[in-house]
Amino acid sequence: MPHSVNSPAHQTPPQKNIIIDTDLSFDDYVAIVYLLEHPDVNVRAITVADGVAHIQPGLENCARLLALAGQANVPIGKGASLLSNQNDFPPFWRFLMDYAIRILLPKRRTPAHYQDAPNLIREQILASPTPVTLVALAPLTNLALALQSDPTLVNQIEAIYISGGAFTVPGVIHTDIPSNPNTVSEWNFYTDPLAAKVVIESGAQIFLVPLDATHLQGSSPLAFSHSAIQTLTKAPAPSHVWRVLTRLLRSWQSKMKRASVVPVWDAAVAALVTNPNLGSWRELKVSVALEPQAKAGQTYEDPNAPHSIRVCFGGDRAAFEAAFLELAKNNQRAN
Ligand SMILES: [Ca+2]
Repeated sequence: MPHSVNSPAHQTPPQKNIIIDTDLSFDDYVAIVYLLEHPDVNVRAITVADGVAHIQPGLENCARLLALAGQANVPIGKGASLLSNQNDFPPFWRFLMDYAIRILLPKRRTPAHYQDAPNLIREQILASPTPVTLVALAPLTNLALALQSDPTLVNQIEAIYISGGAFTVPGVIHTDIPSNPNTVSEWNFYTDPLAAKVVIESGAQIFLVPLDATHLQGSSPLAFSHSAIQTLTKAPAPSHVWRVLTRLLRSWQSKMKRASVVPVWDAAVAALVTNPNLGSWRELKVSVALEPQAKAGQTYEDPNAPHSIRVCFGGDRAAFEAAFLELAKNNQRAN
């Protein structure tokens, strides 16, 4: 893994061992590239969840991305079927994320067989020399199954960062699909509410990053200003995968011209993993609603919940943008 050439060795923090669970939507790619390129992070494995991209095309896309990043040795896990199995991301999004981004990723020889994701998570947690940080950017099925298979795993987990939930801002399901009556939930938790509940109640140290911290309605969302995307995409790319990141951001920005800032949900989670101080956190006891459908996946404060978790309600947008800009600059110097 690259280290910043400007940091004296004694100031280099130990690398965080992480496992990423992803559903390969466009913001997942931005998050994954950020984490793969970050000098403070060692990605031990990536597991593919049944989310925006379907599992099989998601596996292929993930293998191609890792090969382009020069990290084809990172093991990839094949996700399990949703525990709740009644809600789904919109089919058109799924088709787009199965195949649209793949054109940016050169074809490579990809594994014929993938290990089962919950098993891979468990193995990698147990094999890691230091407690692992899990980065959950998708419905929480794989994490829930791993934790259920061995409840003692939480003792070897440093933290779980989760992209999901909504507290003080409206949900997005009804907004994205007007015929759906659910006005309170976020997609990852709506798609597999049971899995979300299992992970939130696991007793692991949870850092939950809901729509309050990442979406337009939040009071200080960790999103990109239009000018930050301009700066990021005009700078010479430090690597092939960084070019993928900037192309995705440019394309997304063109669709979000009218928005005051450009949301990049899972990318905010990635930046918080490397620097939790970017966010404003509150410690809360939280539950996840399983039913009725109009509330499935809703997150709410619940004094009877078994454990407190940390919830991010916004953060320092300039520092968030600077985290991406600094990474691009430092990697250029290092290469
Ligand atoms: Ca995602």
